[in-house]
Amino acid sequence: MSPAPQRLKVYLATPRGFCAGVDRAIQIVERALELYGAPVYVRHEIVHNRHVVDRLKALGAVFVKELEQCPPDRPVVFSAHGVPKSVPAEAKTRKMFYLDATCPLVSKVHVEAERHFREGREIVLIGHAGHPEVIGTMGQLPEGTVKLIETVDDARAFTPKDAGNVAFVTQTTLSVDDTSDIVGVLKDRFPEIAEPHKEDICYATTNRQEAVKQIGADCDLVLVIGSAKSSNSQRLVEVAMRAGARAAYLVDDASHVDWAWFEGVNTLGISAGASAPENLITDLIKAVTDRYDAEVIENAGVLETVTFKLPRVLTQA
Ligand code: 2E6
Ligand code: F3S
Repeated sequence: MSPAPQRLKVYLATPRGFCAGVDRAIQIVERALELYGAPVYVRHEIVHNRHVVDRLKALGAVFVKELEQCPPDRPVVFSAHGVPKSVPAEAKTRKMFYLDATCPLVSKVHVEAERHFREGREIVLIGHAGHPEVIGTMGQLPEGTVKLIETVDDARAFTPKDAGNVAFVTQTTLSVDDTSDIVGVLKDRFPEIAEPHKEDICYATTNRQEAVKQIGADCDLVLVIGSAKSSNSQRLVEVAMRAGARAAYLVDDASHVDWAWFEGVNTLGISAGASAPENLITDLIKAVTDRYDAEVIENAGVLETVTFKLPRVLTQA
């Protein structure tokens, strides 16, 4: 007789997975393919998820790093993370038809940075070097105008020209807690610093981190569905560990789970980054319930009702 399967409590974080900006960006590519046929070019991964990118590739999207790799006579979509001003400018020069899938909450940060610049403030961007959103936000303004701060130490070392005339903006997918530490240092040093009217860290990032915080302390293991490039997904793994989970891993899908991680595990937490499709979560739950005597408990969480409109050119066609 085989032994009884291991018993497992599975806490499902809510909310998890797709946010409104990701949903919109994917729809923009899908609709462009419907309207204009394949190929539709996409500059950078539309969102940082391998499954999303592979599915769109199969539908006829071609992903490129730079605009110069796109033929001038095909539509090109800019990714949800936003682009420097030079990109649409180049597209215009080449008379290309482009669709901007930048999340409206990233565009809001661009507008904020531009306003500070117009009003003569020295601008600090809190974010991760090399991330496309950071490149895009810095690229809204002339080179050298925006100072990137990644850590509390950077905030301590920052020396503005005029301590009374500084502003900060942030990347949308940062750790809420790390950012609050960095902002704390900036505010101590520059009490008059101009800050966002409303948080730059977006609602989806904040809600997903809060949900993982709630389940993390009770979990021996937390699995976050998301791709390695996804900043918001990586942050969820960190949040889980800080909340008290004994281990936490980012996995692209159920096939990437190492079942040895489950040894001695009684409580499992599951979440997904904002760019991870829900079917991957369903598949992971099935893989877990197929192997273990699992009770799945969905956490009560914030109900998200945010939606973003598609560009008019796609809805009027
Ligand atoms: C655009 C802006 C913010 O790496 P990151 O978390 O920024 O990106 P994705 O594609 O994983 O998540 C969605 C997103 C798009 N977040
Ligand atoms: Fe936008 Fe936040 Fe999603 S910035 S793309 S709503 S993770």
